[in-house]
Amino acid sequence: MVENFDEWFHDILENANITDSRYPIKGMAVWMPYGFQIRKHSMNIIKKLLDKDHDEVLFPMLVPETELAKEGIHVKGFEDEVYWVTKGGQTELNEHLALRPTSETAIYPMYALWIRTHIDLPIKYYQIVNTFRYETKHTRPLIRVREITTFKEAHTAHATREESDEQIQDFIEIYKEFFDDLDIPYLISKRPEWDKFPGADYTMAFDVIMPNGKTLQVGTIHNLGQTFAKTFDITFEDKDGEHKYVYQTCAGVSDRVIASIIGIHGDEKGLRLPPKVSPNQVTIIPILFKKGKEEVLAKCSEIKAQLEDAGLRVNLDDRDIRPGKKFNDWELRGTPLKLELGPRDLENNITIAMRRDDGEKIELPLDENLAANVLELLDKSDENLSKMAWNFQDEHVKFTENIEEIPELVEAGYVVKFNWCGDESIGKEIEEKTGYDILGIQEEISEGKCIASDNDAKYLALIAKTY
Ligand code: PR8
Repeated sequence: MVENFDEWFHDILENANITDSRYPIKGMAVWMPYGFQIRKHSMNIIKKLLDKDHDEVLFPMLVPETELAKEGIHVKGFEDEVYWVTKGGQTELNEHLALRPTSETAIYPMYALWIRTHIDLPIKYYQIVNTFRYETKHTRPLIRVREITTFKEAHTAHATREESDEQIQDFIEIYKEFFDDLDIPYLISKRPEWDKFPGADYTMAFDVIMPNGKTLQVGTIHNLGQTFAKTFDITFEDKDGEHKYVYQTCAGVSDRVIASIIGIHGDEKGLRLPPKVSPNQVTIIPILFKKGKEEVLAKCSEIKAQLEDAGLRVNLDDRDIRPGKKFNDWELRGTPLKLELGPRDLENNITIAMRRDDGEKIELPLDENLAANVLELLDKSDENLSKMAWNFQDEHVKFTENIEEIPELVEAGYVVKFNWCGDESIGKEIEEKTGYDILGIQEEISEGKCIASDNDAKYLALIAKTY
């Protein structure tokens, strides 16, 4: 699977009923029912996390050209990626309208209207919308799409720079919790100057290592400073009566999160879904013979009800096909726990549980503790998926002091850690020499030399082959 990851990924989307990429527009796909549910559950997790401290809003999808064009650096970053609406019916529009590639230029003119005094601050809004980017790099389902269907974007405004920096830390904690719930490990780094979000002071990024060793940026958090505030004239009257520009941040995660769940946990048999996002946390598979069929099915329904009462999502696969086929299907679709029940099990008052994460089979008594036992197995499976994924990441980050070693390490599937002086020209030289991208800096250091110059090292940085 590691060798043919791209092929595996492509096939699993179709076979597990996640998305259908045959929609006749490049970079746009259909969410199929099973995929839609994974999307829904993961969206609910991030919503819940954001709802603690943010309000959800919904802005129009179209942005007037004048607004989009206002912030020079920002528009430059997106100008090649914007889809335009130029006509209404037969009529050429006086003003062209952009399909939002992201919503800064839709939201901030309204912030300028809403924010008056320090009492209005901070403002912390988020929305979950589709955004459009005419990506020129190779498109891939979920990973690089032209319609991002699940763009969770948060936009905040604050009275001081300190508060905006704190907000960046808050977003980091929120995203950590989000990815922890999905059992997804992450590398957090501060992007180099030349790779930050267009218009941002600095960008913090979450990257994951996919099974083929390539990293995927699954979330970004940007401190926008006062750039947009100045462009869109977002000011407030402070306690001292002075009019000041606000400080802003924004953060976003997309459909890529689902790609990371599929890629990082999957194995040669198919998906292995974390219980928190799996459409069915438990799938009950009856083993039916002519004799005793009704009794077995009745017991299965009873188990289903018992587990649902405990708050679980349960599926009873009573399709009229061979049990072996059902096993394969649910293995492919990654249900965390299967419960098998045949006439003999019924006689013995047990069910055979099988964990998808490690394939372990466990006999569970059919008694009042069943739900508690099932919940315990799901917890173990959750923990194990997370542990395996973190181990994989830990094993795939390697430090080197020798720049010549970087290409062979990256080609062997590693993300490489190295000492860097932080100098932009040296950084670009490292990228050019190795052919890979510097993800960013992870921490400040005070010892050692830069990998590519005589300067003292200032940072531990990461370099990788990226999606
Ligand atoms: C912002 N503004 O826009 P960002 N396909 C799938 N996922 C994508 C794609 C794509 N074509 N492009 C980006 N992403 C800020 C923050 C509001 C929210 C994902 O930031 O351009 C990436 O995971 O960095 C990226 O980290 C995230 O969307 C946010 O996009």
